[in-house]
Amino acid sequence: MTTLRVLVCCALLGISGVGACGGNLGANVGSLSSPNFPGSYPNKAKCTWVITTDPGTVVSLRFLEFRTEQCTNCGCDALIIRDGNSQSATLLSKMCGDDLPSPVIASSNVMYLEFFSDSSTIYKGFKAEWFTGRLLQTLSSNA
Ligand SMILES: [Ca+2]
Repeated sequence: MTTLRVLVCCALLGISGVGACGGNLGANVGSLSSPNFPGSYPNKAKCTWVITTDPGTVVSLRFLEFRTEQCTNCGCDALIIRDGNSQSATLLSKMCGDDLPSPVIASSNVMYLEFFSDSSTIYKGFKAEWFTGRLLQTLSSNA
């Protein structure tokens, strides 16, 4: 029951925008970060975001800061990025540790992100900004 209450809590926070843990992001440009950033994210965090930009564009995400606990296969705390609108979409990247990740570009105008942390050891987390990458996509397909 406790788990259920936490999920309900976070879903409501995401919808209202307060707490900035997950949600549906519908702009062509914006930024997102882990909970409490630039403070440390909490233990047992779980946030999901879906970024949707204009049809015909692709979502491009670049990282400004990144720092999480690092474990084998990023099994402790990590950010997962998928090429679509759900957790079943194709995996683009699973990242953890303290290296600033390379930009991630979706194949369409929808990108799914999930951030999670385990029950101990917290860090600053991440901040990233997204924009529409139609120009980049055009250039790379002509190359
Ligand atoms: Ca942790």
